Amino acid sequence: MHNHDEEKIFLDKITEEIKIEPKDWMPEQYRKTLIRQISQHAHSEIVGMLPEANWITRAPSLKRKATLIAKVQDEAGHGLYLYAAAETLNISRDEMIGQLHAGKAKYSSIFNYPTLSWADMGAIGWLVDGAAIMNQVPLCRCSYGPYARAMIRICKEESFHQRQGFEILLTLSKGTIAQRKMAQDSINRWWWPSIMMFGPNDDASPHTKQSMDWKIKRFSNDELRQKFIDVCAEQVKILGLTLPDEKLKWNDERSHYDFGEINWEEFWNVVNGNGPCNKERLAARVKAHEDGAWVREAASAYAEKRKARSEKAVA
Ligand code: FAQ
Repeated sequence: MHNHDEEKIFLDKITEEIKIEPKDWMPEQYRKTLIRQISQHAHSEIVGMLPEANWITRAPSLKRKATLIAKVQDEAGHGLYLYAAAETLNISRDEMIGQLHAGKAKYSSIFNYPTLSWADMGAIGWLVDGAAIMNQVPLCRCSYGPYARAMIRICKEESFHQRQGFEILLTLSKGTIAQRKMAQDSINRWWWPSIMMFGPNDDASPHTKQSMDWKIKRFSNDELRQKFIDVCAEQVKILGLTLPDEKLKWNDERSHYDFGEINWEEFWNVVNGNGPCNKERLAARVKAHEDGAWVREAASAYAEKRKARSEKAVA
């Protein structure tokens, strides 16, 4: 078959909303874009375990501790589904992890901020998981089958995470003056980094147009950011707290909230490795990988032993 015909079949599938599967022909750039996005996404889930793991030993009750452990474990699961989805595009997990550890692969900027108080567990659930869901629900309709299917399960779990975070903040907001203050301080610190999660403005986003044409992305960065701000501006009223933006104001004409200027210098600084915790996060991942070498070796040795045994039984 001519490459031209293959490309037509590919584009027709995209138009007709038929999923592209691993063995289908696809443009090299489509494959590369997916590897880039899915591996960055997987790394984000795994690095994203660190800020919350920091509070497991200090959770205020057994119930909160059990919930937080389960939430952090869910994020590990998301990372594994996503690495597996990326592997269907002809890249190994070792290669992806190597890129992360060498500082060559990106992961979400948000996980380079420190978790300073228990209220941060609430703000991460409400705002960080909330932003993640806003971005990820449309990815359930992504044109690449394995990524879309992984996202369906991930979104169900993220939605639970978002509610548990909001509930932590709601409890604190109804507590003592010190607890309310802690919740407000946490929202003040996490709000702007959360809305940066959606990526650069559309006019500064090199990948959006092509990714939308290929139906990898269904909405632009700015569209999703606006939806998220509109939702949070209402939800914060239930908490009786505020978002740290003096320009946040409902605009009747646009039927959206207006909001203040994002500090893009801070965003790029964090993305380029110079945020408050970038070095600490990467060092923690590298150490965990090195400390786990014996587990991988033992698992491979056991698999080899089982294979040899079953071959002997067949012979
Ligand atoms: N941080 O042209 P665009 C979670 C990079 S949620 C760092 O707009 P694109 C759940 C971008 O990669 C977080 N880098 O790119 C959780 C590109 O760099 P490159 C993860 C960023 O791909 C919750 C360059 O800037 N979610 O983990 C960021 O079309 C709680 C130009 O940008 C996903 O990954 C950023 N915020 O749009 C876990 C969702 N934004 O590759 C634990 C899937 C942009 O050219 C606890 N990904 N960059 O060197 C996506 O939807 C897209 O990749 C975007 C970026 C929207 C993130």
